[in-house]
Amino acid sequence: MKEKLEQIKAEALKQIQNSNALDKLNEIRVSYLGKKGELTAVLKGMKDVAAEDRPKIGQLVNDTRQEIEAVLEETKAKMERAVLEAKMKSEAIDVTLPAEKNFIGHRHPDTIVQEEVERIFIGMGYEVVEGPEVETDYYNFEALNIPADHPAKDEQDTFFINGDFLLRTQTSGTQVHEMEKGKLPIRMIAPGRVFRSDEVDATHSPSFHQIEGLVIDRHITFADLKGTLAEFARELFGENTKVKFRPHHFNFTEPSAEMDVSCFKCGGKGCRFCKGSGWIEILGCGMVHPNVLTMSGINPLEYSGFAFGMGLERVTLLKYEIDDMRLLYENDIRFLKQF
Ligand code: 2U9
Repeated sequence: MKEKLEQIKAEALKQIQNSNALDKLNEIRVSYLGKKGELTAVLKGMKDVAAEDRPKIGQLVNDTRQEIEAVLEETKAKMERAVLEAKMKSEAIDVTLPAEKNFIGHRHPDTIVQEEVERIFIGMGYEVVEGPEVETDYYNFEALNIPADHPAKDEQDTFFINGDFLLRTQTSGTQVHEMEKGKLPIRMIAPGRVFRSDEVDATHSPSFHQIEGLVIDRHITFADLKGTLAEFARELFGENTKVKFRPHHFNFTEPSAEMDVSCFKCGGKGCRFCKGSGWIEILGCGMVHPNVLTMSGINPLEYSGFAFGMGLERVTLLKYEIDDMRLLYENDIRFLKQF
């Protein structure tokens, strides 16, 4: 019996020594010490051993069991340590390597131009006011004297959300909200994102930005409009910039005009940039329509005002001589870094 136990032990230790994985160790444990294992079989055979020999043999079986268990434990601990060490080695961080640089990007040319326009108007005493991008039909159209059958309200141009709600096609609603507050005078600009159902090309995008402005006070005339916008143009495009106004039509202003600036590339002589005319169209403007004032609770006999609006991307493209609007939406850092 003793030899049998020695043989089992020797065989078990050999298998343990040759094992190279934790799973394998477990298999060995089961095959020797488990319920159907070899040592357990020896214990079960004790009934055939003479009664006086049983304690001795029992002791021998236990000693063998303990020895095998001890070697199993020790080998298991060694394997676990080796696995951990390999993991630590593979995940080691070399703290002497230079750190990755923080990437901080660049201000977008639209942002640069918007902030410049805001700076100019803040300098003239204007407030910068933001409004909601989702508006109701009333704030986007009706309050601006745009009737229900106007083509601009067509599905082709406006993204309707549901029922009364839509994505604003102009920032004018922001001024209407301000007029409704009933605090006069008003001197404000409303920059922000607007939406129109347009196909993307070099000069169009379904989402772009506008900067609109509104002044309402007693005795405001077209002369105030001209003086203010001429000063704005000089600050934005240089002190020699000239302006001219061409009659136009908007529902929300009467009279209405478009303002051109003298070409800042050729000084007005005519070049490729201004298509030979010497002038570049920059914004629309006019005296606020009396209907618009009345609808927002302002008496047009007591107050008058002027308003203007420009497309931010258009100004950015002109100012930086960029020939395709899509470049402004790609956000390629190599492009943005140039401004
Ligand atoms: C109120 C009253 C009047 C805002 C104005 C324009 C003229 C204009 C266009 C320029 C290019 C829109 O981005 S664009 O397509 N805008 O020409 N906008 S007057 O007039 C207002 C606004 C609010 C209460």
